[in-house]
Amino acid sequence: MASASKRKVDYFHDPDVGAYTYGIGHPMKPHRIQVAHELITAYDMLDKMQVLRAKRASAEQMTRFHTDEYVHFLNRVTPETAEELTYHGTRFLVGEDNPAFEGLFEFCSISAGGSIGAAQRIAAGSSDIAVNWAGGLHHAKKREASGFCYINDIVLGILELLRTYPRVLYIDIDCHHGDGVEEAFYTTDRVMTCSFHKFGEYFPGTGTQEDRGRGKGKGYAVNIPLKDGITDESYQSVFEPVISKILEVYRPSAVVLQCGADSLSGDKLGCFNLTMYGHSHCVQFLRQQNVPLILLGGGGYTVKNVGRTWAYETACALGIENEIDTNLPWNPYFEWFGPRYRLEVAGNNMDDLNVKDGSLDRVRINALEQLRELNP
Ligand code: ZLM
Ligand code: CA
Ligand code: ZN
Repeated sequence: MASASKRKVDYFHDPDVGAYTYGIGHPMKPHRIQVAHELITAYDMLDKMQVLRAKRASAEQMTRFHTDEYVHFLNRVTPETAEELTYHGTRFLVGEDNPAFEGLFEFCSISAGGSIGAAQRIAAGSSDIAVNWAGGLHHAKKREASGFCYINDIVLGILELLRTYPRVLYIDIDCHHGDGVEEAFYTTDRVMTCSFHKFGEYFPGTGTQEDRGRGKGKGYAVNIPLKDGITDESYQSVFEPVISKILEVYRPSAVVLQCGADSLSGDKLGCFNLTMYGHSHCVQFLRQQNVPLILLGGGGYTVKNVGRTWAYETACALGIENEIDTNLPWNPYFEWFGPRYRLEVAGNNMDDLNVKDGSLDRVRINALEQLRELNP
């Protein structure tokens, strides 16, 4: 298939998802998914793809990865009972990162339902690219919430793909390390995980290049630790060769791309300097590979830029990005997008610490070395 040719795209969206809130002042805002959706709508993309409202994931589906006790807890907890509800004397939800907000379990069901649904549609051959911007919550662990994530929709989606496919590649361009997904598949060669992330005095603190998997999974976890200020050019100079090499040696049957938007320039929690184009290039690059693809959300804390980027990446999935007018069309949030009212996320003049000390070259060489050792 030529790169310009069309793909069947499934777009999972639940009209309720934007109404959930983690609480006043919390950086994670589900509303950004609704903002992206309004731009996608305003750009007339809905009639170019299959728009699906996923079946919400059941507690039982969640226990394919999480423990019964943990899922049961999430299903019962309310803002009022969070303090008392314990499991073996330890609280599941600790601290401000993971509050017990109103509708928490429903929110998790929507996020996970979309990623499981995306995996089912891909595995059935019903679509070429499936999109779930409510997914991508990569920090959630088997029995623990972490970093704004409660249920790991990504792991659940990959487990669904593994029912059909022998090998799945997971790529994570969120500014944070994709630790929950890496941990879930750390000892298997049926899933290769590859996370690009800020490393060094940054949450969650894992993801060095020495962490490569264990047992049968040895070599199948790839980590690309980065420093502040990485630009489009620098990012591409490591993303393309590493992902190309993975595709060559691993030959995945499907790819799951976590498109965390906190790697964009100007993100409230991130520290990279990617423009919308640099971020979206990762989507374009994978679309060109003609491998079944799932696009998920993730982080992203400067709401307008998240909306812009995920809308543009939806256009990339459709292959219509060159027809997009970068002057924003009218939409319910139009006023927010001033003063320029454009579909853009510009870079800034911060230093790229990855090139200053040559660490980017070392990281690339190291990763390629790891991949060369994989095939005997
Ligand atoms: N404190 N409110 C990325 C997940 C990042 C752990 C330091 C909490 C925040 C942050 C929460 C107002 C993904 C840590 C932070 C303050 C212990 C993190 C609530 C501000 C606020 O103002 C805040 C009620 C909150 C949380 C900042 N937390 C910034 N960074 C990280 C988690 C998730 O993007 O990768 C995928 C969705 N947590 O650094 C602390 C160590 C808790
Ligand atoms: Ca990452
Ligand atoms: Zn993040």
